[in-house]
Amino acid sequence: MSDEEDDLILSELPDEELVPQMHDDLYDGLKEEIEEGVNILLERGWEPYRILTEALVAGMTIVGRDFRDGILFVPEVLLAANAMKAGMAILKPLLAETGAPKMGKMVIGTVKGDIHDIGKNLVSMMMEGAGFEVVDLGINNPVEEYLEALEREQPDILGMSALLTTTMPYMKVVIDTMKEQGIRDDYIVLVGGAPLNEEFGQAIGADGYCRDAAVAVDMAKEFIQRRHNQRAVG
Ligand code: B1M
Repeated sequence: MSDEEDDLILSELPDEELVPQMHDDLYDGLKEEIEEGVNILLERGWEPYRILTEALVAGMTIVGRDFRDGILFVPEVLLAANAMKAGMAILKPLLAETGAPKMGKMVIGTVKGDIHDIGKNLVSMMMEGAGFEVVDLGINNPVEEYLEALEREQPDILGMSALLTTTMPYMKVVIDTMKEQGIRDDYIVLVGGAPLNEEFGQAIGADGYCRDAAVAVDMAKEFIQRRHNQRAVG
């Protein structure tokens, strides 16, 4: 780090310089600077969701690109992920604070073999913010874990996340097992994760593929509404 960067006072930067600086700080895994940046933007009246998308998620996209291109390696990406999580931790209660009536319940987890959880955590936060109760099963979930949670929690929605092309087929294992046990149609199944797409979601028999956390919220609301309407008619 140069002397110039050492002297940087984040609170003195205008928004249009602070946000790119936060992208750099995320890239460098500077947890405290990210926390400070998030707090400054909050003090300046930024909406939590805007901070999440423009400062944190956008910064993580740059990290992801350089990870793919072999410029960054696992330890550096872990530091970036830690910094991102620290920023998200500040925003979480604010996103959940909307006071919306409970919309429904979702059980969510990352599939077996996969330890990526940032996207899943983001989806959980946004769903809570939209008034859903969320039970987070964490990472690396075998089918048994999902089934036990469905039985125990009786949610409306099952959410699954996968970030690896090698782990995304496991979502089908879970859905097929649900079918075998005759419980598939008791739940709305939503899936997401960077390597997935609409076609994959349909092919494995999910109800919906969610491109991002905002889409997950919209889709969850839509499916819950549809269920209510069907029950009202039926
Ligand atoms: Co990993 N990793 N990683 N990694 N990692 C990727 C996924 C990769 C694309 C990087 C790359 O090469 N460009 C690549 C996968 C390639 C592939 O499968 N073809 C990869 C690899 C290869 C690996 C390892 C195998 C590396 C190694 O060890 N050699 C290893 C695997 C470990 C394992 O899981 N078994 C590994 C490890 C790691 C770290 C531990 C270092 C770290 C994870 C830390 C953590 O999560 N706690 C990490 C990270 C951070 C990434 C990248 C850089 C960023 C992922 C992320 O957090 N994105 C990622 C590159 C990339 O995706 N561009 C990469 C930000 C997040 C907000 O977005 O997760 O897409 P995302 O979530 C979005 C949507 O997808 C959607 O909404 C979210 C919010 O908008 N969504 C859902 C996600 N889940 C949803 C569930 C829903 C709905 C929507 O349910 C309803």
